[in-house]
Amino acid sequence: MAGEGLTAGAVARRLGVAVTTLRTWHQRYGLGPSEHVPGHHRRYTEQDLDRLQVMRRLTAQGVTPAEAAAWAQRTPLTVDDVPPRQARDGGGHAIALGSVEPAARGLARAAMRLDASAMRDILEMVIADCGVIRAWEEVATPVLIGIGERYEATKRFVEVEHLISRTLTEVLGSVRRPDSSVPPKVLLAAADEELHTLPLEALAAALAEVGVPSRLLGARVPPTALAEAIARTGPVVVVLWSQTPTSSDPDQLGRVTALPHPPLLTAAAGPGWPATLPPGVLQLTSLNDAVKTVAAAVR
Ligand code: B12
Repeated sequence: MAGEGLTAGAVARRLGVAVTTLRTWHQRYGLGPSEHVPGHHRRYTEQDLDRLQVMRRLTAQGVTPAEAAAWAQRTPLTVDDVPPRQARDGGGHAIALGSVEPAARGLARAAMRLDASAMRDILEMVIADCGVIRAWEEVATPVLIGIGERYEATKRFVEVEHLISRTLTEVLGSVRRPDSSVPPKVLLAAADEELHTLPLEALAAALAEVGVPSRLLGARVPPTALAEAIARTGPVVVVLWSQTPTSSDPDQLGRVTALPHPPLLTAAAGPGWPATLPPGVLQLTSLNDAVKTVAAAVR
């Protein structure tokens, strides 16, 4: 690219971040394109790209964007020169995580700071680098479980739980969906009184990544509404999520398999379902397992 510079779109693709993220880093932290080509938008040079790479890696590790930008401004330093960050940002409010990916620690710290834009940056980068399944299983899940345990022990941090949930919904929802000319054959719904939907949102995004479109009804779907949706859309696969035993009645699954035109595959997902399910219902155990099983059923 000598002498030509890179456009924002090209830099975004190289880094695996959204163009809007680049724009934010430019506006807030001055990490913009420095090459001026008369009559054109400014272009990114190799040195700009090096800076942005430092920014990207550090924010993915949980360093605050402002601090990461300060390091990035000091290039030709590279990421490997930056000492690992030891300080806790939670101000004593850290979430116990055990042994997890650095990005999960970063996400937990950003969640405790109520820093939605840092959470978004971390999640978008992990999805771009490693895909939805790894981002969900290795980064989001340990943090969500940690937040749940923290809530159970203290009855605090509901605001943290809500903000990370909202951010996950946004990020998972922004994963590119397959071409709309392909009609969805997969119906995803939460059980009757179930408010927990994030695992289904992760499933919809992970299926989209492998080219499988789905229809996600969301939280608290009563049996009659589910039967209506099945009758009207004729799905090949129905996945019903239950997070807690109180939110779900296994009869709801039995009612799906007993429909006049039941789906080829009726699956129960989530820890809320009992070990014994109605005949003909398959239990899905992980996001990875769900993506493989559902994708195989529709192909
Ligand atoms: C985010 C969250 C919420 C959000 C949900 C937002 C949303 N849009 O989904 C909100 C704020 C709405 C919420 C509400 C409530 N919540 Co809540 N919530 C959570 C939290 C933190 C994460 C939920 C989640 O997404 N879990 C999914 C993954 C991260 O966790 P997991 O299910 O354990 O994962 C395992 C498997 O399910 C599997 N898996 C993971 N992902 C996937 C995906 C697929 C497709 C498959 C097949 C498998 C799979 O792998 C994991 C390892 O085995 C959990 C903590 C937790 N441990 O889950 C509490 C938690 C589930 N909530 C809890 C409670 C008590 C509630 C409320 C009753 C609180 C209240 N007093 O109002 C209400 C429930 C209302 C209702 N009727 O549903 C308790 C449930 C306790 C219990 N066993 O009954 C938990 C466990 C927190 C706790 N430790 O106390 N919650």
